[in-house]
Amino acid sequence: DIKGFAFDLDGVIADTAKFHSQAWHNIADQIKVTWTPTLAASLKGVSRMDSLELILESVNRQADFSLAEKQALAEQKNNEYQLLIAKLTPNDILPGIQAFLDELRQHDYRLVLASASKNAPGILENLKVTEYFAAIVDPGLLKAGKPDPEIFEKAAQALHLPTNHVAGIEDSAAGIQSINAAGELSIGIGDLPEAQIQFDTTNEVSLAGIRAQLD
Ligand code: G16
Ligand code: MG
Repeated sequence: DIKGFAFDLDGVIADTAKFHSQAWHNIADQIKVTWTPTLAASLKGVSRMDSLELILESVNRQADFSLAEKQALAEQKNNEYQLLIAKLTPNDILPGIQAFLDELRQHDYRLVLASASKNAPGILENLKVTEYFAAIVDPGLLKAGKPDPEIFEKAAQALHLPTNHVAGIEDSAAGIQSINAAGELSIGIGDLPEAQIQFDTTNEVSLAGIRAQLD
């Protein structure tokens, strides 16, 4: 049975995607890449440098920038992103998630954060939910990002649990693939047919809702 929960951050705990998008949109304008909703959606759950590669690939311009230029663009994006997330407060926690965190704590489940974001520790602090988490996987130490299972395997290790005793909760297809490949119970928020447990929005997530789908 499930003893621990591995949480994605962006799209599950807070809607930071709008800030990532705003910061990348400005970079795209600056380098004259057309910003589209499809491009924005493709960056969900993807690491910072891989996001920049996807933006350049969308117009076949990966070769137009040196590594140093790419690093400078990624740093500029991150500086703007950090100004935006500095304003986050507990009011920015997605609906239903504070109650779910409280419910999990009440029932002694162990929690770990499995986010691709290097800014995750600061975001949890601003949302005032750091204390709920026994561990945060360091995305800087990963060989491969989502959909590779590594991040959710490391999450289970951080809780000292075998992966089949962990449930992963995600809003991206790449994240659900990562959870499934790690052998954990996958809980999807949104239209994610590959998830074993499915909820339309964060507001519906609860232990009773999970149990109802397991029976
Ligand atoms: C998040 C976002 C991605 C972002 C990535 C890296 O992942 O979904 O859009 O590019 O983190 O963020 P940073 O530039 O802060 O390191 P997740 O896994 O929380 O959904
Ligand atoms: Mg996410």
